Amino acid sequence: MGKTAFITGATSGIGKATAILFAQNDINLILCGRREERLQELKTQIGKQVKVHTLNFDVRDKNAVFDAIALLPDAFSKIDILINNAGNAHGLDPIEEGSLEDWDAMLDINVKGLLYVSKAILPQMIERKEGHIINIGSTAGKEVYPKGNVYCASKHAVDAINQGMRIDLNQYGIRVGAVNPGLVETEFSKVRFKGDDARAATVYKGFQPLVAEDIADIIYFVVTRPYHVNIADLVVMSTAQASSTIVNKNL
Ligand code: NDP
Ligand code: 8X3
Repeated sequence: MGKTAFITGATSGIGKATAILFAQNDINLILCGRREERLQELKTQIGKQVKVHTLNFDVRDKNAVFDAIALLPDAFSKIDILINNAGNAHGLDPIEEGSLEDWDAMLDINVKGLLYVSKAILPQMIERKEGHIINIGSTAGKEVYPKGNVYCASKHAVDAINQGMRIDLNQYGIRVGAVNPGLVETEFSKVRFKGDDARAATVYKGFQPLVAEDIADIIYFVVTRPYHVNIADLVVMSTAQASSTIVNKNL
C-alpha cells in the first residue's frame, strides 16, 4: 500500500494491534503514546516490515502535540491515515461520587487530545485534498450506562466531532469515519480500575469479548475501501453483547 498512518495510543490494545496489522500490509507508521519503552519494543518488532517513527507525548499537552507533528522527519511528513485512538475510561462511579481528576483525564484525553492531534494534522490533508481519519468512539458514545456518565459524555463528544469533521471536511474530499466498539479485552479496564487487575478481569468474565485484533481487522477494512467508499460510522459488539448493559453469559 505504501501509505503512512499516524496512530495515537499505539502502546497497547487496539492501537497496537492496528499498528501490527498495518505493518503486515505495508503501511508505514507513526506510532504515539506516553510509554516510550513500549513504543521502542513495537518499533523493533515491526520496523523490519515498514518504516516506523515513534512520537512520545501526552495528547493532553497541546504544545508537545503540535511540536512533535511539526518536527516529523521528511520521510514521515505526509500522513495519509490518522487513527484517533488514544483514550481510556478513568473510574466507574455514580455522578455524585465521581473524581474531578478522572473527569479531567477523560475529557482532556478522549476529547481535547483527539482535537489537538487532528488540528495539527489537518492542514496537510486539506492542502493535498486527501486523507482518511478514523475516530475510535465506543458504544458508550451511542448510549449511556450506569456510572458511565463522564466516559459516555466523552465518547458522545467523539461521536459529535466525528460527524462535524465529516461535514466540514467534505469540501476537501477527506474521508472521516468512526469505529465504535463494545467490550474489548485490552488494558482498558485495568486503567479504568486503576491497576485493580482482578476487578478488571471480571468485566470480561463468562462470555467471549472482542479482542484488539478484531477491531484492528475492521479498521484495516475501513482504510482499504476504494476512495469513493467512506464508512462513516460503524458499531461492533461481541456476539454475546446486545447493549452496554445486556451481555449474555450463557452462550
Ligand atoms: P488500552 O488501555 O489498551 O490502550 C489505550 C491507549 O491510549 C494506550 O496506548 C495509551 O498509551 C493511550 N493513551 C491513554 N492516555 C493517553 C494520553 N494521555 N496521551 C497519549 N496516549 C494515551 O485501551 P484500548 O486499546 O481498549 O483503547 C483504545 C481506544 O478504544 C480508546 O479510545 C477507548 O476509549 C476505545 N474503546 C475501547 C473499548 C474497550 O472495551 N476496550 C471499547 C470501545 C472503545 P500510553 O498509556 O502509553 O500513553
Ligand atoms: C468501552 C466500552 O462499555 O466499557 O468504550 O464503555 S464500555
